[in-house]
Amino acid sequence: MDNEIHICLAPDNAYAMHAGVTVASIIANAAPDDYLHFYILDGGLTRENKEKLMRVMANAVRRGRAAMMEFVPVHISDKMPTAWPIAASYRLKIPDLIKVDKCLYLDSDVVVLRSLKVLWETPLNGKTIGLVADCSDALLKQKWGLDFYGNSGVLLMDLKRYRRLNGWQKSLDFCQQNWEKITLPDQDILNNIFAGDIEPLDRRWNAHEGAESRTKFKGNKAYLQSLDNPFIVHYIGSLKPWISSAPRFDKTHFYFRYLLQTPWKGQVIWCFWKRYVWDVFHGKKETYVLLFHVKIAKVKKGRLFILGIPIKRLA
Ligand SMILES: [Mn+2]
Repeated sequence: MDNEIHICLAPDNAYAMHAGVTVASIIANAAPDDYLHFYILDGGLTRENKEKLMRVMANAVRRGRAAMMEFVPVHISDKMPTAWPIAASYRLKIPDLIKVDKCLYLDSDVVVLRSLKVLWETPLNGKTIGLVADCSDALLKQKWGLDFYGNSGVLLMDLKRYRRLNGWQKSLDFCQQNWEKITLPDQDILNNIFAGDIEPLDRRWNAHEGAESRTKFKGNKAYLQSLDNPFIVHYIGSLKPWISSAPRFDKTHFYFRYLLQTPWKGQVIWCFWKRYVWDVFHGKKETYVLLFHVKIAKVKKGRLFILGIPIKRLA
């Protein structure tokens, strides 16, 4: 079908719930005529996780959106150094696994806030892949001697061209020659093997939200601007929204908003409880603020309600 958007995700079992959030956010913001075709690269997902992901997708159909989901079994050859989370390398293999001409890969730590149509139709101008510049691109460009360094969490791929250029073999070769220097496996590989062959995408399609990035890269204006009106929020770094010690940012609540639209929604209570305990120990009140943002908490006639349950009378 002409309006079909091919979207690939590669969560392992630890990230299945977060992938569910990504899928829920795509569906919630899809345009009426988007036809969403999800490919979940499956390197051993449990039956329960797969069923839950299918149920998120089934919501699209209930909302009158055209969507389908398939699980694509994947086995990565042993040649990739094994110390890396293996699911991270799956994206390098997409052209061999999915038999279409073009594909959009998304990390499972992103939420999508608008229809993917415009991103999908962004011309690659003859390039093999499209990426948004990474917030720490200055350092990484210098390290690798590159003119452009992109973040691989949102990746638009011309699969035909990738196959023709033998991208997978190039990845393996690069890996073998540079494994001591590689710190960001798939990202370092893609940026290097496709140097000069990457189309820079509008930064709003991969606006990085992370614990340190806002302060650490405060000199990077273009990056900070992307956070004013993001199309896709990417929770970079180790302090993800579901980690109880992660500080709350303006974009944290999106994660929980869409988590509530998945079969994992019961986890919201658990996440908030852990956060609340952390807050108490550290004298913070961030969980309350977040509860209001996610609209779990409300004040009505001088009373605080959480999930519709009256908690206390406010002065
Ligand atoms: Mn990521």
